[in-house]
Amino acid sequence: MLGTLATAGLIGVTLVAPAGAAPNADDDPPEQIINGDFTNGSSAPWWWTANNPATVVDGRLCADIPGDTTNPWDAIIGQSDLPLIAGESYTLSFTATASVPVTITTNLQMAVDPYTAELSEHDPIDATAVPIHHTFTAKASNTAAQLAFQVGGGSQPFTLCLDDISLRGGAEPPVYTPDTGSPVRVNQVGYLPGGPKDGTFVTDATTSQTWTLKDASGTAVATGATQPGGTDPSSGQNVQTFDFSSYTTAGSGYTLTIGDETSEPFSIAKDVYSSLRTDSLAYYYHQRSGIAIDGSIAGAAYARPAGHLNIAPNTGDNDVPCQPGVCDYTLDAAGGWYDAGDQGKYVVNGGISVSELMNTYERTLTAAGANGAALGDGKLKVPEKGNGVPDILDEARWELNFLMEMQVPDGQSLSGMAHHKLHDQAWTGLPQAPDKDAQLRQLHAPSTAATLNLAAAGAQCARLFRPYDAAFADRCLTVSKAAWTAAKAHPAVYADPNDASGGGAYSDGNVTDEFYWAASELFITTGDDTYRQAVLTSPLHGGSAAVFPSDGFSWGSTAALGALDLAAVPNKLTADQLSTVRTMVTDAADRYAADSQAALYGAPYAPPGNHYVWGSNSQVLNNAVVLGVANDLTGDTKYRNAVLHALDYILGRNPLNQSYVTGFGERDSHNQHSRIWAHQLDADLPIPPAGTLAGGPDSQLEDPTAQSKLTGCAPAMCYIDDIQSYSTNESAINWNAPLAWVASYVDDLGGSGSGENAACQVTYTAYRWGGGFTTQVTVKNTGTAAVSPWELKWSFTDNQKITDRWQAEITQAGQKVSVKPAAWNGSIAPGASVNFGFNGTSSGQVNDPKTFTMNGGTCGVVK
Ligand code: 9MR
Ligand code: 9MR
Repeated sequence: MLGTLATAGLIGVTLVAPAGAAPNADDDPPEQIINGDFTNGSSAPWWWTANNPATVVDGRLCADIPGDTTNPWDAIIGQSDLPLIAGESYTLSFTATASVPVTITTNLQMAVDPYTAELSEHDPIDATAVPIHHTFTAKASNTAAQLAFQVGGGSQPFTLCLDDISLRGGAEPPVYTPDTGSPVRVNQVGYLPGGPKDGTFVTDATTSQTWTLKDASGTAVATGATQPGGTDPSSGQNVQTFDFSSYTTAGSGYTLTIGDETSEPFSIAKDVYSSLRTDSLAYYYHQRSGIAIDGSIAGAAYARPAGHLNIAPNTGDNDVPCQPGVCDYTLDAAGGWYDAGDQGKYVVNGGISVSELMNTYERTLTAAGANGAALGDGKLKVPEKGNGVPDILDEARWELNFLMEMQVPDGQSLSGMAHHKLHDQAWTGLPQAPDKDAQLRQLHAPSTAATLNLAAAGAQCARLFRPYDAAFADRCLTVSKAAWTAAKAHPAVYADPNDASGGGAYSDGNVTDEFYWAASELFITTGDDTYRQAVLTSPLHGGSAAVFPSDGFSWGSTAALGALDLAAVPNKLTADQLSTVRTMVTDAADRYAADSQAALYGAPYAPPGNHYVWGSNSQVLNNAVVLGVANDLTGDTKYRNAVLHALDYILGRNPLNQSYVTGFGERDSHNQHSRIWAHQLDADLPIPPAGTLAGGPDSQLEDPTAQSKLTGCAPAMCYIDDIQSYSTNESAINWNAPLAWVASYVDDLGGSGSGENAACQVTYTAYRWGGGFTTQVTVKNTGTAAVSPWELKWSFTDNQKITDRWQAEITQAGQKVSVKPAAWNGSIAPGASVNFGFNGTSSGQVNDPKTFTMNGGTCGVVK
């Protein structure tokens, strides 16, 4: 049905069946209902009242209607946004069954007061589905009428099922054409003063045009020529590109004009991405389950009671049973983050999400110029401020605890494995406040993929939490090792791809990549040879294309997470082994940088066959993460530029002129599919909080709204900012994570967040094990003049003894250490950094040195 409708919509025919003739299918008047036959298992965009949640059962939409309501309208199933044209005739058809004979009211009416009805019929229904037809002529035109099956007011509860719902008549539903605004496309947030500044111009012109950059007062400040680019394959648009990188003066309210067309305004500033860094991370607090969201932290509109804590009508998550036949214990799996617009909690997907958050933090320990202070205690929207732990780790811990709770307990047959997921038994409708969700929550069977997500995240947890909470770090490592052992014992237990009612499937039939990731993290943390061998003997090791696919790593393709950390985080790989891994990363980054350079909108994303996948924005951003790590490893600005171009694409330089991040840019996504922030369905509810990323174009059209509105779309334009389009416009924890990583990286490039006043800033990162440690130190010149030569000094407070060293002359006398440059790094330019490192031995509990001086002056320390 949807296919026929969409085709008719595209060719724009308007047909009315001749009176008295039996219309053949092609002559049927246009269909106005979306998803009236429920064939693909989805109930969207149908809605219902909270007392009668509906689900698709065997291709029909069914709901249990309570017996305790008064009025017909106390229980409704409906569809909104139906266009009616005055004077046109319409036929409404449907079948319905009821487990108890009842009479239901069917209204086609205004959706708002005074709810004037064009059609109001009362039909008796019973257990037999009989087609019902009603014909009427619309008295008034309405662009958004409502079909409402009013089924309340009965004295007995009953089960209602609806199917084959059709409203035929009127005009072809208008072909959806996106409002793409100005053809001059820029990053609507802005650009770093020292970064590349590029944009795209949609035009029929094939010859170069003149662009003019204007400041906020409208004064031209720079001008240049566009570069004709031809047809952009992702949009089918003829485009030109322009480059105003040479203009570096900070300011806000800039616009770029070409002929009569002017871009959205944007800024040029060092701190242009500072709030993106904090807001993209705040998303996780908003997604927390099992804790009341505090309006004084999240913003008053976002305050809500704790969800899923076994307080009625919630049934979970403090003692969650398994699906029948899966287990006979319950688990306390409260806490964690809701996955997305749904309120499921999935170990596959939780793992990659929390790891990318931990990577955002860990980068500040290992990359020169990365600013840990911006993620530190007191800096983010978390309730754990002031506990001495970096806020980003506090947020990660909320999810890590949940992941560990999903482990099968000792004494059970699959002990050590992780349950794949936990979620509602059936899909709830939208909106749905978490604390009001009455669905049964259930654990689904363990899977190898989930177990390895737990092993990987747990190992990373162990090393990052070690300085802050050794007991928690120990617990993470114990859980991680047990998970690894269990995965080795059960290496091919896959989640059912069809297990998708009430929650997503997240099934993955190939876990070679999860093994590689988990082995990498365990090796970095422990240095144990078992894990080294698992890394080195993996069929993925050494190759770049399988680990870093052109369309990006993802929840189902996680080897990249292992390779990136092996390449960036100090570990015990030999120099040759390390060089192999770093080449895997830089080869991938070379490919992504080339894709970005070739793309007329600049995104480092070239999916095979131009198939933009579900969540494509996160694929663009995951590729940007790889590019950022490559830039950290090599300093090559081509990688940095490609990261910034990826962000330009996300923030407005794209075929739809859409900023995909709520609260950022003039034309931002703000109707993402969410049961909590369902403002589009209920004006009393908020829009998503600032910093929420939309999934983005999905050229497969995987939901009814996308199918009805977007059929025929060019790949990068298969997106609609509609709450019902969950395949193009949801938010998700694994999608905001690379946004946070990239935002943090680009904010560091701007250098805005460095909160230190000293002329030098030291990042001291020690990884310790039994009798030793390895340490990486970065010294940054935060002053305005070069420092040459330099000497850095500190005193150990414990028994550390340096045994070998690299990239500097390091001498130790007792507890005193002096570091002088190697031959090549004797001068540190303003803003530049030098790195060096050393290994050593120690015994018992040791602490990092806290005070560092350079040439006699005390440096700031990045914690
Ligand atoms: O809301 C769900 C969304 O979070 C998921 O991404 C999507 C795919 O798993 O499924 C959801 O959408 C459901 C919708 O809300 C209600 N009808 C059934 C849909 C799943 O087919
Ligand atoms: O991100 C997932 C995407 O790769 C899949 O194609 C899609 C359908 O299975 O599911 C996506 O994940 C959704 C999950 O199943 C349920 N919660 C919301 C997730 C984002 O839409």
